[in-house]
Amino acid sequence: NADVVPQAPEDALFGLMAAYRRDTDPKKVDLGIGAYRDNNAKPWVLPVVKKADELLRKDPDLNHEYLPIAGLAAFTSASQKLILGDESPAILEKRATSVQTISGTGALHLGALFLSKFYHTKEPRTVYFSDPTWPNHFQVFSNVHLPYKTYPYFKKETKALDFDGMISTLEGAEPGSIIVLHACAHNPTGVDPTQDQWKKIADVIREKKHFPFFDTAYQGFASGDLAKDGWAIRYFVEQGFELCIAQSYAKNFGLYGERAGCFHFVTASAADAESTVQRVASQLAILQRSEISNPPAYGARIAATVLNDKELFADWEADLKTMSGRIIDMRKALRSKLEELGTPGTWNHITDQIGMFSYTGLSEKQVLKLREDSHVYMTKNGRISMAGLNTNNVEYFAKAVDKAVRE
Ligand code: PLP
Ligand code: TYF
Repeated sequence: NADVVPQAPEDALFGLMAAYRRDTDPKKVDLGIGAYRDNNAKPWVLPVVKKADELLRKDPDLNHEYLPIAGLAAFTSASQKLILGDESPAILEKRATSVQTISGTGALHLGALFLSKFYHTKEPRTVYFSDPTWPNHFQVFSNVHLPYKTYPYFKKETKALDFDGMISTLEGAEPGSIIVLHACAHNPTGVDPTQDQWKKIADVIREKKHFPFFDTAYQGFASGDLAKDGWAIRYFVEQGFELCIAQSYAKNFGLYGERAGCFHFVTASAADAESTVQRVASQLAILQRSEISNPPAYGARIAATVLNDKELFADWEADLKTMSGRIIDMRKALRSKLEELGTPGTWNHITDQIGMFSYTGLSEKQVLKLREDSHVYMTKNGRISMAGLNTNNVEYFAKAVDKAVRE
């Protein structure tokens, strides 16, 4: 009887969006969800996505049949190349297998489900997330009954990476743990390890025989350069790790609602690597079948059209530069306005941090004050989505922060 079902809490971010929508003040500012907005605070359809859409609609052979269980091959193979690199030995040696998923969340789920079934000893392995991380990580992995812990990631005093804390926790973790790593543009902090730090992280993961699970939802958003943003994953593959990757096209194609994503499993170089990957692929197909039968076609067709065409690919890179460039401009503008106002504290972290988010260091109390007094909506942890700022509201926001900090 359903009266035993308890009320679940509202998703904090979607609750915040609803509160923003209810607010009737014309000055209101939405810095909540990590979705790109243009300089008029409007969602932006990438010009290259419009082009691909027009091409697809003109195609007389386009139909609405099911995709194969593993998804659109033109999409999954282009996705492998995008994240691993065109010439990746893992691709050439057929050591990677990929399944089209319900965006990044679906890829995380499929990977978590696969690991919960096939990667355990007597006890299930423990999953480690960065502290803080994208809150949905906890739900996705605990839904498949994997126990989780966290590793330190962000140091409040420096508003930068807690590298020593991270390393010592990974060193102390039970060998064989699953380590979830944000490939670039860490959500929510905007802080990524340097290449040297990634190398040390890889050393510890190898030494402790941990299993790396990369989450890549912002390729192209961190540096504006796709290869650079894929560097950590490519380095781990080069180092011979067996690993998996959850790849999302929500942000970098602006295909939030289309749910285009991909799960990749890469095995190490070995005589039987190809057969290992085939067995893994066969199991992933069964899991996919029982969960969603077949993935959705439209977003994958758009992405595949762009990824497989040189000219459209170049257009896409330009669109990525438009988005990442505007975000960088807003970082500079916000920092300089705060410094001009003499707002107490240091603000260099606004421009040091990268990607879609800035972890401002504002306290929960200040965040709530900003909402009440200034109609500014941001998450309680002090995170702002940089794309919510624009030339019309950045000064207003800086003044609101200044006021909240001084109180
Ligand atoms: N991982 C991280 C760190 C994210 O921030 C997001 C959300 O934007 C995702 C994964 C997955 O998002 P989606 O399911 O919309 O692709
Ligand atoms: O952190 C964000 O804002 C994005 C978007 O359940 C998001 O990652 C947030 C929450 C959620 C799904 C997507």
